[in-house]
Amino acid sequence: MKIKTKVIAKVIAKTKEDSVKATMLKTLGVSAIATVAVFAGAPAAAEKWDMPMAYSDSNFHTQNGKAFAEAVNVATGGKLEIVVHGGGSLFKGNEIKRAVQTGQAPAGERLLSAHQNESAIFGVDSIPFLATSFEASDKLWQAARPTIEKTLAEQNLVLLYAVPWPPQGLYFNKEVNSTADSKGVKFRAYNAATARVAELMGMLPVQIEAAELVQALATGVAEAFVSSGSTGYDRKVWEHLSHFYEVNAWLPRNYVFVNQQAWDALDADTQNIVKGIAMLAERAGTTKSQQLSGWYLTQLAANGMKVQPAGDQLLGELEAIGATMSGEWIEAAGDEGKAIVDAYKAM
Ligand code: PCA
Repeated sequence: MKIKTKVIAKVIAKTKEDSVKATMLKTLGVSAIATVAVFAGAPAAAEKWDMPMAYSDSNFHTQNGKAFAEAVNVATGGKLEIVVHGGGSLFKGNEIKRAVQTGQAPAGERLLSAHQNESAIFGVDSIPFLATSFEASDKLWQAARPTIEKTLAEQNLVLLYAVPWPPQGLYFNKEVNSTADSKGVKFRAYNAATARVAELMGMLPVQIEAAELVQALATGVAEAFVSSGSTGYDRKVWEHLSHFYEVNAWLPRNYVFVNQQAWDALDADTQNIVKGIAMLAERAGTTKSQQLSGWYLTQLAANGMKVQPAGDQLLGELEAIGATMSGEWIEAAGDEGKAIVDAYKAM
């Protein structure tokens, strides 16, 4: 397996055929991303890219970003060195996209749906109940990717890869069986869609980055939120909250992107290596997300939280909210949005 992986990794770095790459990537496991690092190119003048990321160093997205950076560093023989800055330490989550657009940072990672206010297209992965499993999320991404890529290109950005968070559920500090129970609750939102869910549930949304989540819960600025088991685990929210309701409402993505001028400054070989490793990183990160998905929930429970599927009444109400929001999204995203949803549904 080792030899096979090495050979495949070498070919990936060279190939320009996306379909060939995709097939090869499917034959690789998660660990393969680091294996690419075996193929050092000739040493050359070094380019250094700082890559700000919003989520904590221990988070699987950040870990995956670091593996991506390491593989690029070694595969290019140090020609391109990418340095990851996790936890919003270089730029805060809501500053990262602008920083990369303007060239203050050459590359970065951000929650894609955080830009939904700029363009509805970016919110395609946060429509409640449109794509609720990893498999569905892969298909939706396949349908949406060309449009997202084009929209980013118009904003001076090159898309590298995107990885889904585990499915989203609801965190509360009390038992909640219906929207009547959640009325008036202060709710931490991470994008426009989560704020809208809160509104439709009669709650009071407030936008807060994951990096500031714990403080918001500790000070009572927020009493509930929607997220994956991953963020609940990373932020040890059992210290403040008691209930997690599995809803599997959607799987939002983080994406990694590059400033267009920084990208153009790379030679074609280096660009190909980066694109090849980015494809590996997308697959490896997605596999990791899926593998950890259930484990995170066991950790919430092990730390005292009541982890359970949302009850029928709550789920029914959430599904109605999802239907409302799907309609709103299609209206906002127009023909382009409708084409993505139609293509996804036909898969
Ligand atoms: N965690 C991120 C976004 C989605 C998720 O699962 C957060 O809560 O900020």
